[in-house]
Amino acid sequence: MAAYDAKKVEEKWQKKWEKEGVYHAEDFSKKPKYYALVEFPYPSGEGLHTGHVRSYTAMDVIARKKRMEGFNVLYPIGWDAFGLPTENYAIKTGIHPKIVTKKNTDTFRRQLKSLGFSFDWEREVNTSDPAYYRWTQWIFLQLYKKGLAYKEKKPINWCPSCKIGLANEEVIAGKCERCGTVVEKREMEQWLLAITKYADRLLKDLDTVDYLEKIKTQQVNWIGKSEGTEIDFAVKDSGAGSGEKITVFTTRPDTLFGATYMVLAPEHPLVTAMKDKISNWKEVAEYIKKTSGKAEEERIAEGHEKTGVELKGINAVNPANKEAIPVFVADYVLATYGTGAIMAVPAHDERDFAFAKKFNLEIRPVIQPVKEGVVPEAAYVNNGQMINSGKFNGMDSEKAKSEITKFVDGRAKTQFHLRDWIFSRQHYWGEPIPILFCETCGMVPVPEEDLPVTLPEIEKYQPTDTGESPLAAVKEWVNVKCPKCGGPARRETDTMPNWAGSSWYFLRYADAKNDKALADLKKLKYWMPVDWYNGGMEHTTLHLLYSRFWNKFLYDIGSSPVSEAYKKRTSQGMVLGAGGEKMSKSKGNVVNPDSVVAEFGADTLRLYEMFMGPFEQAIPWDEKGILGTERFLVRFFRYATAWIANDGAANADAAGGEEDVATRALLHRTIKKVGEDIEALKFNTAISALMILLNKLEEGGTFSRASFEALIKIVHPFAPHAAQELWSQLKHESYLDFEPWPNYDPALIAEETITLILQVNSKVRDVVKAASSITEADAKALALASPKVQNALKGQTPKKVIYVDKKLVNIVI
Ligand code: ANZ
Ligand code: ZN
Repeated sequence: MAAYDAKKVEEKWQKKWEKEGVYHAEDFSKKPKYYALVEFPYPSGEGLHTGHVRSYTAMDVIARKKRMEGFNVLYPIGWDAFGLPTENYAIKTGIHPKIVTKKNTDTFRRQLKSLGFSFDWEREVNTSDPAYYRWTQWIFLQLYKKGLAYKEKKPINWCPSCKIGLANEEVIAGKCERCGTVVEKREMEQWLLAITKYADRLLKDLDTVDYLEKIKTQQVNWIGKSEGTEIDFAVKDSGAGSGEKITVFTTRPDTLFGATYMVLAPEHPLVTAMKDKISNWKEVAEYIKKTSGKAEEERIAEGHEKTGVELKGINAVNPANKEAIPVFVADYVLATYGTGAIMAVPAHDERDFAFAKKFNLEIRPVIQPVKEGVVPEAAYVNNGQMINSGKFNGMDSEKAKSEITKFVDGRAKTQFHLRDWIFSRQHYWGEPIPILFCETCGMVPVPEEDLPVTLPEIEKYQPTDTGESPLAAVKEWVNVKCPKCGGPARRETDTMPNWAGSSWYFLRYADAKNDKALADLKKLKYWMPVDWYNGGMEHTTLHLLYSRFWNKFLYDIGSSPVSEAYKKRTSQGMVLGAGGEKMSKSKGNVVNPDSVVAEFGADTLRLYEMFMGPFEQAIPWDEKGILGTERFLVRFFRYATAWIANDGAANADAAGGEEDVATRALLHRTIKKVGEDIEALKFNTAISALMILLNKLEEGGTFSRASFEALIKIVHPFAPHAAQELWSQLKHESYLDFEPWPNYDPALIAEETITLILQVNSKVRDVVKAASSITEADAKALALASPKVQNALKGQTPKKVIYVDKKLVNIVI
């Protein structure tokens, strides 16, 4: 009886898999294709973490099962290799990011291979490889040519510590996502991608994909479609009519009669345009200056103290009732949304309410059930019946929306919260943006045949204090000839954000070595779309949206065959440190997969991470848990090798072909459960079903060869090394991945038995087995017939018998 030597077994099979190219996905195979995708890692200096292992094991289980079901599976991996940590490391040590990246990817590759993931290593990609980023730059040029990449002076979010411009989504509660420093505003020329042109399609096409509901909701909310109305308010000053008007965007035109003041964003162009009419201009100008550095997130944060200044000397006319109302500048209104101006309805909008309270402005209810004449204590934000609204009184407020819009010549308008994507970074370690600036021709795209524009070798990676990229200092690289006129030109020195390479990598995997196109369209047609994409929840807003956008654009220009990149998207929960906190170096609670593999083996780590808890939940690391799964694997191996050695009664074939029926039935229920649970990402319950089956097998009984082989097959996706070793010990030459996934016998499933708990006055007295088809009356009769229950009843007649379907009978006396 061989003990289980994980190290030896795992190395043996990993070598064979690699040597024989077992997991190489074949283009154009006659088999149906299945494309399983995980988020490729950023090759950090820390190496692989337990979170990667959870995600990659899950998809490896899926990939292996799909192969067994006859699919030609593509399960690729690569490196999302551009990014700040590597650059920061280069700044500190002077080691070139390329060298750091090479070292880190070597470590990651070794670690991933040690875990037995069935990746097709021939398709490995690296976003920082010029052969790859050539195509990232090519995509940029196509966006540029279609007018979807443009340069604009923008107040951008600026992190004074990282010295980098941040996209809105990289600012969390007013702070830099990376370092936590409070973000400032800075005017800078920036490249933007017009993702807003795709907003409608990015929203609508969510109906065609199978994403977890919470992921869809994130996409919907980030796009933030809002249907409203634009309404014009005339401006009146102390002199004659000024002719100016303020246009607002509102989702509540029904509340127009309750608009008692207006607000312009401090950056609204009308404010400076009306400078001469504003009698307190000095005060206003000061306020504008004071608020200009604030991040948007901070300005609109709930509970943010409302500030503002009235524009003295002017009024606006409410077009519904012709009343003159005051106009303010206040930073709770953003210049970048809607029209940058609002009509304020304090009775029915919370922020307006807070502002009106502070500035003592009229709060006029126009929708019931707010009581007329009573000053409300909070804004009433729901629908109701119109009051204080002239001829609309008594009308339902929902209906009044369109009626009042018509009454004041309002225009229906759709707004999106989604902004264009700020696409330039002032850093070294990213894809150079392939644009030139010529003194005569202006902006000139680098000719496609000159791609890639490679990064020059430099000495200093430090960003400059002016905010310019370190590339700006490399004169030999910056100064070039204009390809159009031959005159002097200079290169764009900004690089792309680290989102760029990951926005299309799933396409590259279809044809990773192509040097004529980002990927061959025929190959893309075969492999795309991705059938199942799993990754972290932290990437289900931006990365998902950006990559869907790029794919849609590439679809429009004929470079991708599908308009949605991913058919299905799921996410795993985080693996936390043992104390339930996030794993981090500073807390000293990081578990290194290497040491777990060295001590327990890859199969145990795989099993443990699948068994640790429901896949979508965050779960703390538990040393006891890993010991438990190790014990399971050792026991499984011991049972199996004993069976193979024909050791005793375990082998039904040797015992005369008779198989223990109950064991057989349990096996078939387990086949069904494991198969269904894998598809539903319920790996933990699949493994517990395997554990229950093993318990039963260890109790004795006989098991035929066919049944035994089926067991090995359903263990295989989770513990591929151990399963393959046993398979070969059964004298099979084949790889389990290409053995058919076992079928279960429905007749055997039907015989399922359940366990009934029998209680008297809620105290457990007995536990009995019954057919799963048992009726309520039979279950109650069964309970009353139990000797243990009778003993507890002591002859008393029950007052009540409670039945919980297929679980429990409680007799109340
Ligand atoms: C009057 C009103 C009355 C509003 C009421 C709401 C409730 P969403 O759904 O996000 O599109 N708004 C418009 N532009 C704004 C800006 N640039 N900065 C800050 N707030 C702005 O929200 C639309 C509502 O947000 C608009 O409808 C406007 O306030 C405000 F009882 O207009 B409402
Ligand atoms: Zn030129």
